[in-house]
Amino acid sequence: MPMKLYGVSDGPPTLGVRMTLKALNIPYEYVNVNFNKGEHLTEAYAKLNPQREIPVLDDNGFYLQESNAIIQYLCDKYAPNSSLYPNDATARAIVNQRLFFNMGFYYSSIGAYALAPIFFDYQRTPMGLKKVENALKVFQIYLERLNSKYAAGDKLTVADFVLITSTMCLEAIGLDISGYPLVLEWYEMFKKEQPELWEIAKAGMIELAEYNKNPPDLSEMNHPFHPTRSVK
Ligand SMILES: N[C@@H](CCC(=O)N[C@@H](CS)C(=O)NCC(=O)O)C(=O)O
Repeated sequence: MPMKLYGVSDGPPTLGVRMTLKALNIPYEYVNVNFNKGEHLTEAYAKLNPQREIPVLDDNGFYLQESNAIIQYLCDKYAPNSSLYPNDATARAIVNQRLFFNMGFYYSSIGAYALAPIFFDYQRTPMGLKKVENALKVFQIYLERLNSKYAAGDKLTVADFVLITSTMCLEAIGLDISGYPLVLEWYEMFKKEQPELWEIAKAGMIELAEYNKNPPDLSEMNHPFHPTRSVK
């Protein structure tokens, strides 16, 4: 039985996992979770992921939550010698640093500013924008210090996947990142050099850009702790 990925079509954490599955050529069944209808908030879904977040992986009864953990597991279990997740301790440490920099610093700022106001009744504030700019500034410093083609070295790694999915959220809302030229250069280079992987992120970006203009209908979501945004 192929493994199952429960995902959402425009969710950056899901898209990073899907890019990993594609890059590693791992067959899987994709189960779409309808976020707008609150399918991730049901008791049935909470059995798969008590966090009630998307994605979650079901590898023949082994349920794994958290996109970074899923990405690391896929590499460790199915492609232990892949340069996408290098074995050398230092090279791997840089990839891990980027994965957690993304989750705890870069994506957390970007998600709060770019995505939360699309789905929830939160505003885009000058402070939120400052946090995004700070995250971009820090990413630019990492790129400058490593002076490498990709985010964690000269070769493509899973770090690029997660950072691309966050950066595409900024494109989706039309935020200009040219003030961070190394970030922009890396982002455009990825699109050109990894077209099949970019396709995965791009589909989510297009969906988010559309939602940014026309907020989705969330009347069926009934979120327990986020005030959902009413449709204009
Ligand atoms: N740390 C989690 C975050 C996943 C996440 O935030 N997923 C969003 C969808 S893109 C979600 O499920 N949010 C639940 C909610 O807002 O109710 C991971 O990386 O897997």
